[in-house]
Amino acid sequence: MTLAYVALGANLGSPVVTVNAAIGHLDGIPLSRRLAGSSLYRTAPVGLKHQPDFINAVVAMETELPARELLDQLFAIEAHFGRQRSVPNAPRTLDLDLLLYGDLTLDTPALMLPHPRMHERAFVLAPLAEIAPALAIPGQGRVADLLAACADQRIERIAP
Ligand code: PH2
Ligand code: MG
Ligand code: MG
Repeated sequence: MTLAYVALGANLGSPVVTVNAAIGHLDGIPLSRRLAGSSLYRTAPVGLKHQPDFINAVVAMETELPARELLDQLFAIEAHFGRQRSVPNAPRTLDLDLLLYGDLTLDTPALMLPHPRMHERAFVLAPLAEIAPALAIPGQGRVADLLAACADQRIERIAP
């Protein structure tokens, strides 16, 4: 069993509905079980500024799937919610990012672990801190400490 963390993000359509529904789909991933989920957060877009605010959350799950198979399950859920892949950071109906897969570090075209930008993004760190404040991101440090360095990023907890 491996402890994995998945980030959810959406800013098109009805993002709150989509993120809650997507959490239900995460529960359907084979050989896996959801252990904890954060609140939902409304967050200012990072990267491309002129797009709607995002709804973000993070889920912890234990899984017997290899990382690459877990990622494929996440892609299938994104596709179910109508995800179109255009330019990087474009608005999206649903983005599911594999943040951490145990303490595995991986640098391949298909998958980088830990997620290469998670340590500088309040929209990941705040929900992650809610469910795993003492967690350390390999090579980066503790979630709670990293979050303190992102105080300039607008983020608001909206639902439990
Ligand atoms: N995802 C991005 C780029 N920028 N900004 C916010 N607030 N939330 C996101 O989920 C997000 C983003 C790329 O995946
Ligand atoms: Mg992303
Ligand atoms: Mg993604």
